[in-house]
Amino acid sequence: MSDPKDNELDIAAVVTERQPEIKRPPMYRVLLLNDDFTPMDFVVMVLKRHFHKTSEQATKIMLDVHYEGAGVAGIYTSEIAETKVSVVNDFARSEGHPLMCTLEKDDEDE
Ligand code: TYC
Repeated sequence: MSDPKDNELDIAAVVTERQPEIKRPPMYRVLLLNDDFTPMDFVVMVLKRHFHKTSEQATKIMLDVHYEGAGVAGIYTSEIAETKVSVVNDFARSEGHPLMCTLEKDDEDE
């Protein structure tokens, strides 16, 4: 007959072994950059259409970008962030605007 304490030790070992599997993916901030030519209404429309912001949220972010030079449109995993950047830049260019969208690593997430 085995000691029941052996079994308790086995359970503890399994629980600690599983913990490293619970890991969130690295996240990226999608930024809009200011320029002197893109109309404010166009930037607000981009934030509503591509980043699912309300009119109020979109206007606030657009004005932050206008006065501060850059602002965060959204935070995503790398593949989604890269797709947002390319879709938004292609869309702005197709409408004749120089609006720049880019990404950076979200440091908060480390
Ligand atoms: N600065 C632009 C203007 O005065 C507006 C603008 C806001 C442009 C945000 C780009 O990402 C931007 N028309």
